[in-house]
Formats: sequence, structure tokens, C-alpha cells
Amino acid sequence: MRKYKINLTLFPDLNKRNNKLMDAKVSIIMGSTSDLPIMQEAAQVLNDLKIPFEIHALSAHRTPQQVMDFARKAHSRGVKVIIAGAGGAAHLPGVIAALTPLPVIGVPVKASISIDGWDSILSILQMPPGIPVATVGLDGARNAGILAAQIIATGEPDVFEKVVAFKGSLEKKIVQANEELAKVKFEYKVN
Ligand code: C2R
Repeated sequence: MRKYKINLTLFPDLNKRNNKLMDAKVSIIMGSTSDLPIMQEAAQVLNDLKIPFEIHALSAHRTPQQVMDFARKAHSRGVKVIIAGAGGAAHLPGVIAALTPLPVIGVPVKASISIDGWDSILSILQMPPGIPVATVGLDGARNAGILAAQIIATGEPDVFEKVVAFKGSLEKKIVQANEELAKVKFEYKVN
């Protein structure tokens, strides 16, 4: 079984924000707190980009009524995007997508109950026509956070600027990588 390292100190600003200084634009939902080590990567991206978000545990299996209440009301609270992560028979993102007009990003989580991760991937990815869930890769919560930021950025110039800067930082990483690769010597390496 995977060893979890939960970093609950990642979000020092969260309590300050929670006193209702601002409304959440992104809602991060997970099927269980056992998904937090993965799902906190989405939270970290949003935190870095200064996008207000909330985090809740909800389960289509264990708390169906609460999922219904949450999904039906999220847009009226100002939430713009929902990120939903779950492992195993992961019905949570699809059920939320069925109940909300908001875009839903699904994160398949390789949980302790997963056979090999495909159970979660396929149950999130293979939605019937009409109820899309934008599915990222297995344990791809970081990408889910980035995608949520990009969706928010389409309507918010300051977030747009931050996303552009973030993309620029990725480019720098590859420039650096190539500088390092240039130093690698082989007899037949010609660059
Ligand atoms: P526990 O660790 O709480 O037993 O949960 C969770 O996302 C987690 O990965 C084990 C796994 O069960 C998943 N779970 C779902 C749903 N609810 C919980 N897939 C759901 O409603 O889809």
C-alpha cells in the first residue's frame, strides 16, 4: 500500500480566507480524506495562483444526499469550476456533473481499494454523451488545478496573467534541462 505523506501545513492562508473574505471560485471535492495526499496538489496550484478555493470530502456512495445538495447549489455560491477526485469505483465526479451546469474536472485516484487505477480512470472518463467530465491522468490533481485556473483565467485578466507566467516558468525548465544535457558527453553524441 502507498505510504501517504499528508502536508496539512501547505495552506497557511486557508483559515484567513475561510472567514468569508472571499468566495470560493473552485471547489475541490474528494471521495475520502485518504485522497487528500493526491488532491492537495490541485489545492497547491490554486493557492500559488491566488485563486480562492474550498475543499470538501463528499461521496456519491456514502453521502448521496449531500452530494446532491452540494452539486445543485455550487454555482449559486459563485463556484465556477469543480474538481472531483475519487478512487476505485469512482462515481463521484460523474454524479456531480449530472447535477451541475458547472464544468467538472475529474481526477482518478489510485486508492488503496483500486485494482490498478484503471477502475477509477474508466469510471470517470467514460461518461455517457451529455454529461462530460474533463478527466486528467491517474493521480493528476496538479493538472486538474492548472486546468481549473485556465478556465477561471478566460474571464479574469489577472488570473490570465498568472497562467501566462506559469507557462513561461515551464519553458525555463526545459531551457535549463537542455543546458544540462549539452554538458553530457558521449563519444558519438554530436550536440
Ligand atoms: P476510504 O479510504 O475512505 O475507504 O475510501 C474514495 O475516493 C477513496 O479513494 C477509499 C476510496 O473510495 C473512494 N470513494 C469513491 C466514492 N466515494 C468514496 N470512489 C464515490 O462516491 O465515487
